[in-house]
Amino acid sequence: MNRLLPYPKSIRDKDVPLPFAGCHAIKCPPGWENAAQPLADLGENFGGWTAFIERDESLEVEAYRLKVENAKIVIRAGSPRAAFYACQTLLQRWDGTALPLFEVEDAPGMAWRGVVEGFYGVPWSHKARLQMLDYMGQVKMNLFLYAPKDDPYHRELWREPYPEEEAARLQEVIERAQTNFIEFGFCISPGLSMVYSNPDEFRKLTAKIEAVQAMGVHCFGLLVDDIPEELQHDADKAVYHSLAHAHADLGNRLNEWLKQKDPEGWLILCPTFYHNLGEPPYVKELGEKTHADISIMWTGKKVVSRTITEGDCRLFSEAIRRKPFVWDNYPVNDYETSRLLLAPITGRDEAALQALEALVVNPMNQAEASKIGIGTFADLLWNARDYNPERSWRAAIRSFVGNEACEAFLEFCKENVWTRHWTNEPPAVARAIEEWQTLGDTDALQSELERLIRVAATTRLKIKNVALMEEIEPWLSKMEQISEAGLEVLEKIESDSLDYKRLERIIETLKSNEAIVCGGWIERWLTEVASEA
Ligand code: LTM
Repeated sequence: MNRLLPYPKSIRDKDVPLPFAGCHAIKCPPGWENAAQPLADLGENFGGWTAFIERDESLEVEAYRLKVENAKIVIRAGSPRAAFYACQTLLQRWDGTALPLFEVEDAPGMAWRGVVEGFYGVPWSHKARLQMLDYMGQVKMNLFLYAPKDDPYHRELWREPYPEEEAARLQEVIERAQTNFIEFGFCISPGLSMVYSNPDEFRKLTAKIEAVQAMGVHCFGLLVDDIPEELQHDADKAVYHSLAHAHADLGNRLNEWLKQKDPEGWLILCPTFYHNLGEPPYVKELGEKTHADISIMWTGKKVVSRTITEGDCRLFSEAIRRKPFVWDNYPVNDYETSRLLLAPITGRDEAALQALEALVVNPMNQAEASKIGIGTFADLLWNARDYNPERSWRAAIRSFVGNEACEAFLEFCKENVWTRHWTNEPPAVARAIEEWQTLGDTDALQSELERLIRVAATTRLKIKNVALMEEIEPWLSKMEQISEAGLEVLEKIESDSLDYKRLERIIETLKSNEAIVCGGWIERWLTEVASEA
């Protein structure tokens, strides 16, 4: 049960394995074969049951009922996507040899749940992006927004079509999203240079969008975040009285164009003032002038919001005259690349989530390591009532490092949380340093540093996820380096033989790896010791 991510709304477990039934068969409505594929794959490999998948019109679109009973599996689902989710729940209960007898009734709390690849810095690799889409399918997320700030064709070179090779890769990503029942949204950020009032510029924008539409995309994002806060071009100043006026007009024209070409078209607008409580005149004007079916993004009251409350949502919602579409800047680390943010999400409660249209997670440059933040978000957005960050943390870790490595990696994660996002408690080593400084207690600090070396060693030993290991290498080696340096200093102080010159050299060497672990407490302590020379 602890493996389930997201945790279902209702689950009854009989804790008895499904008896082997001799053959494997799946019956599903015509056209639902893709939804049943995860179960078909499991059956192909292990065999032994009959599954009946049926549409149930009485269920909401993403809701499903699942029953594993004697010799058969019955799934009733509101849509193919819901049937796919039921299969994912089954896969999560598969222990490698059997499925237990159990029943689930399930449906998401939040209609649109997903990821926005919207950070600065090196975009995810093609492989990492494809794997992320598979992961999102597993944890029942349904929206992926493509918006890497440093994909030149997304922002700087927004007018240029994608070269053939990039276009082919984009097509593959779109298809992988479809396989995982994920709505793919293509975002474009023209605001650094676009002359909004120029019809030629508008044609270039729609030409770019049209090419992606032809790849099977219905959802588009017009992003005007992180651009000058005033109109830049004389031609625009002559037509628009404000930036909001220009953005609303551009959004409305694009929306109209989109809807004419595709009745399923969905436009999402990220405004220039995206973090506030609805006070800026820009936000009010945008809300007033932008067509009601355009979604408007918001990051909460801050760029990186520690909490998003129902009250915050109400204020922004009143200003924009619709439910906010949250672009959540956790666990993104592009503004603090020396840290990994490996804590589960907290600070968004059920009432706040109910006041939103959607929530997408802006992750870290490290795709694999982001699965902790993303996985816990998936849990929260599906079932906020039962959300327990500690349980979710383990489930998310287990979901991509496996059961064996879960506890070891959790220990590493605990040393890679940023207190402002998780807990106000300093890391254990901080207390040990304080005890050493105030009481002269060497034992506690020594055993804490030895523990950190063990955490790094166990992580190296247990984690088989190669991509994850590559991503976390700087933090792992930093953990080893600072702990070893700390042990050496303790020993020398004890024997009254500390060589301050050597300590300074050690500190300099440590600086060549910018990774911060354990909140940077050990380096600060070493620097303090060195300053006493
Ligand atoms: O948050 C938004 C809407 N825009 C940018 C993101 O691209 C960036 O990743 C985050 C975090 O640095 N901050 C932003 O302002």
